Amino acid sequence: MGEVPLSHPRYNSLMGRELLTEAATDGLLADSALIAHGRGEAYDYLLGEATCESARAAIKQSALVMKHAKRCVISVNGNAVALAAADLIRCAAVLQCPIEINIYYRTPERMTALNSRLEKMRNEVSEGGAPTGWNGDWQTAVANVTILGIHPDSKIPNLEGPRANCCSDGILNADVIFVPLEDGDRCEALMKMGKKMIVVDLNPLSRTAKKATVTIVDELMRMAPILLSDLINEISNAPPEWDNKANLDDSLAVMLSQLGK
Ligand code: PTJ
Repeated sequence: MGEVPLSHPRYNSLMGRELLTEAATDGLLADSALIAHGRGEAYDYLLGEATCESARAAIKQSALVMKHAKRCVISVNGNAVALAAADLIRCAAVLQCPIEINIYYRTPERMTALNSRLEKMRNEVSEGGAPTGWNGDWQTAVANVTILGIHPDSKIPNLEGPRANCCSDGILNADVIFVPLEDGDRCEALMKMGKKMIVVDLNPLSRTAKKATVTIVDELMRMAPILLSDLINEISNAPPEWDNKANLDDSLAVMLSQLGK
């Protein structure tokens, strides 16, 4: 990773690729993970590889919804762990909520590898010190973050196959679920259960993006530190009304404006 100079104009993009190729070697990823990432990169190019105003608003709304939740859970797949494990663990520590590994292409080997990676990252996050603005005992806050998923005890109703497996202390009984890179079917099944779904998806046209309660059209590595900062700094007021369709339209308009240049 040291090979990419910080001054490189596409440093973040290259870092993302490097993190994913390393994670693939370590057995964390689905076979199609790099294809999914490539699709994301194409949309990100149209965003100018920057967090646009509509994404910024969606991140703030998400922080308010998550802070206001009775039981929030952060659901992660292979790509999310590879790209943003540390910041997602920090978010969970601030919220005092669990992280659940919930993958589309479920194998025991991947579940074990992802669980070990998250446990290792939790130690690193604990030792790395508290994020800016946080007051309190950081090590205890991080130690309280439980990592679920490896021993599922429940199923998401109306969903076929191993991706329906989940935990009753996590996804099953959560009222708010934060899911980067979710698949459309599962998002729909969880919405039918009455859950608020917050998704991160660079594709504003995806089924997931259209179904979710709040869609953040931004790159996961770039948005995660902003979400963390909002979780720490935003006052826990009830979230205002949210028009997800209007926000998606705004993100799409940013992309379309790039095409005209
Ligand atoms: O780890 P698993 O088994 O759960 O599998 C994970 C993948 C990502 C392979 C699986 O969920 C999948 O195939 O996803 P899709 O259906 O290709 O959807 C991925 C979506 O995420 C696409 O719409 C991409 O535009 C978007 N995306 C990809 N990379 C990023 C992203 N959005 C935000 N940040 C990214 N880095």
